[in-house]
Amino acid sequence: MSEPDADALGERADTMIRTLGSISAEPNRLIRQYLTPEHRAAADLIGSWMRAAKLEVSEDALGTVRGHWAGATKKRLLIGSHIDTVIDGGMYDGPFGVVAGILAAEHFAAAGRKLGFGIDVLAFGDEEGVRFPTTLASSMACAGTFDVARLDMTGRDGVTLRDAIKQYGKNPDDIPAAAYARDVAAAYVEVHIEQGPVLEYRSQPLGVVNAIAGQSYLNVEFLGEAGHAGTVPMMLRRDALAGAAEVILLAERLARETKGEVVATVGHLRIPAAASNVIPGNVALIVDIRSGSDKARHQFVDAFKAEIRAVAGRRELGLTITQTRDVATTPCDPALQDGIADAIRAVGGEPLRLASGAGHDGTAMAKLCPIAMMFVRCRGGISHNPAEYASPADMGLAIGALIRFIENAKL
Ligand code: HGY
Ligand code: MN
Ligand code: MN
Repeated sequence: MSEPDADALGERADTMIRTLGSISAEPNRLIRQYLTPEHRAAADLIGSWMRAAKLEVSEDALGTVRGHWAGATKKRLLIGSHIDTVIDGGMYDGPFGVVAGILAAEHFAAAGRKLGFGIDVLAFGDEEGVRFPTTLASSMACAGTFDVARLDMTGRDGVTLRDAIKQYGKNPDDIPAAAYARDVAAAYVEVHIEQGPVLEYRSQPLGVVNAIAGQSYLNVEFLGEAGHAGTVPMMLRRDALAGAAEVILLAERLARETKGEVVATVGHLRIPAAASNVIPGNVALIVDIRSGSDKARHQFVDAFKAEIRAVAGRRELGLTITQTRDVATTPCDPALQDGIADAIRAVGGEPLRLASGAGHDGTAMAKLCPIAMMFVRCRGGISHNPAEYASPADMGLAIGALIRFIENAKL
């Protein structure tokens, strides 16, 4: 069988990612949310690439596009990532893992090579969790862990997940059929940009992920008293936004004090009745807390909640804290990690092992089967930003390594 041409694969991946990156809800920034017309258009494009690669294409009830290449047994290697984006995001975060899977599977399908296992390339639609309050719905459905209670959750556009699924042309009753049988799903592999600076700093194009950081999400809502900005004396105010501002700086200070063990971010702030001449009476914010240590993350959350209550007390603000996420750190399978490391060596890299601060569909798939992730260097470690970039050369090396991983995998 022909040796993979990494340069050609990298150029093809670059062209595919740029084409996919042009499918957005807005002309001047990349927004592609779950179960939207943009998701539909992207799914159709990916389905056409999978068919051109001689893969058998299907879609499940939560919109995951699946490209299948049959093997000699019923076992399957699942290779996937997501095609939804954050708001004003980059075009590589997610799509590169799907494109890499398609081009790697094509390498075997085009040669008519039957491996000891089949390959399923999976394009998930809900990893970023931008439209709906929770995330990983589509990979959870594949893993058989989707909680139907989530169907009643309402997205930021006021549409429930159930209605969005129906509007997308799928039937929520078919969700259970999306789950892989455990004796079919042999392993899951995801190729993803690092979204951090380590590989670039160490001058390595590829790396092996040893674990995906755990996450806690807190929805914090302050209830003060709306008032006239010009007439209410400062000492008589119950300013919900001032309370929220204290909490944002508190998150930053407490996380800095952990000296890197925990990171905390407030990227979403909502002021329903925002007006420059009104003292904010109601403010809601979402706190994203991550750590490679579940113990450290839980300790942080407990201490942080106590401090938030103290802020509300001092300012006589009403307070609700709702925890919407508590996702454990997900270890990657040691044997699969070694397989990825051997494949990276085979393409001339030194397989650095590093943790992922970012979340991935692999966290959901780990409930189904052993998982592995391969990281690709991205310029400046920038991600969730239109400046996100991975070079065709590095992407080609990653696809070449993925092909070698598949070639040598014992599943
Ligand atoms: O938030 C994350 O880590 C992922 O990009 N959804
Ligand atoms: Mn991602
Ligand atoms: Mn992301």
